[in-house]
Parts: sequence; structure tokens; C-alpha cells
Amino acid sequence: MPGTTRGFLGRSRAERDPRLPPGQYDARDDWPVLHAEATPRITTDRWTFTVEGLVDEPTTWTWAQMHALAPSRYAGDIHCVTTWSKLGMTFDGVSVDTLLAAARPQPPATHVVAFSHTGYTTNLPLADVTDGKAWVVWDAEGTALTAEHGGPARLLVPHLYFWKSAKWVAGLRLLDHDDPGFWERNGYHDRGDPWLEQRYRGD
Ligand SMILES: Nc1nc2c(c(=O)[nH]1)N[C@H]1C(S)=C(S)[C@@H](COP(=O)(O)O)O[C@H]1N2
Ligand SMILES: [Mo]
Repeated sequence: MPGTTRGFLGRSRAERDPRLPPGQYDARDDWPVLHAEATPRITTDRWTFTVEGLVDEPTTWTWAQMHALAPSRYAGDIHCVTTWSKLGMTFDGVSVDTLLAAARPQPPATHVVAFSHTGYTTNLPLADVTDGKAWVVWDAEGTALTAEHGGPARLLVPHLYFWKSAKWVAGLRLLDHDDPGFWERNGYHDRGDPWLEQRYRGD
């Protein structure tokens, strides 16, 4: 039916999902696995998360202590610098705000470095992990994060490219200066806003 064909073509031209930042595509059912190091097998009885550096109360939580904190969910999209996005994901864990409220950042703190149990690091302005913008998460789509996706727990900073979401996260260090992490030292953008296409240094 010619009418149907015209309608279909007309729709597909207009149909780019407005949730997709420039240069991104919807990976739909695929969730690629990307990381630089070998996948570590970290059991929850050995997992800890620490907030340290320029804070009044350096604090370490065990798995059980972290699960006793107020739960927080992110429902929304994630965007990888290699151009895939996933729309309408849900992640469960705790808000970084809850962790910082306990550790109490000191006024000179302007940046954080997230560090992983593997040695991976990534840097962020403090403002990018506060006010409901970042989580430590252990469930994705209602089930436990697999080791490949950062389980038992990863950082989630969904408004920035996904390399900021450190897998196997071990903690946050608060600093009074910016300290580029692993990918940032290897040519990625310092901040990584997908809506500004801040993919590589100089973008
Ligand atoms: N520890 C660690 N975390 C990491 C990385 C890494 O190399 N090591 N890569 C980052 C990058 S570049 C991306 S795109 C995402 C990939 O997460 P996924 O494998 O769950 O899709 O993890 C991020 N977190
Ligand atoms: Mo990435």
C-alpha cells in the first residue's frame, strides 16, 4: 500500500529519539561491556566503599552497612563515548549525596577522584556528583550487577559519558584541585558531557 509506505518513511525520518544526544545510537537490547583491566571477582563480604581526602569524617562502609542506608533509584538513560546509549534503564543503590552527608566535605574540596578496587580512576567536579546526580549502584534492571558490568557495585554518573561510571568502585577521594583519571590522561575529555559531545581532549 503506497500510503502505508509513505507514512512509514515519513515517520522514520522524523523518529530520532529526543533522548539521544548528538552522535549516539540506541543499543536497545544490547549492553556492551567495556573496560581496560581484567574483570575482578570481588565478593560482597570483602567489598568496601570509602570516602576520604578533604572530609571531616573519612568513612568506610561494608556491603551490609551500605545496604542499611536510604535506597535511591536512577531511572533514565546512559551514554557511552563509543556512541551507544541505552534509554530507560533503572539502577538501584544509594545516592552519593547520602555518602557525602556522612563524610562531610570540607569547604576547599572542589573535585573528586573515583577509584576502583582494580586501580581504575576517573575525576569529576564535586558539583557533578552532588544534588541527585550520582549513585553507587548494585542492581541494574532489577537484578544484581554482573561482574562484567562492575558488580558487586559501580559508580553511576548518568549525565556524563559512561567512562565516569567507575566499575568495581571502591571509593571517592575529595580534592581541592582536578586530578585527571585513567581515560582522561589517555586523551578523553576532562568532563565528558554527552549533550556537548565532549568526547576527547579539545572537544
Ligand atoms: N573500573 C573500570 N570502570 C570503567 C571502565 C574501566 O575501564 N574500568 N571503563 C569505563 C567505560 S569507558 C565505559 S563505556 C563503561 C562501560 O560499562 P559497561 O561495561 O557496564 O557497559 O565503564 C566505565 N567504567
Ligand atoms: Mo567508554
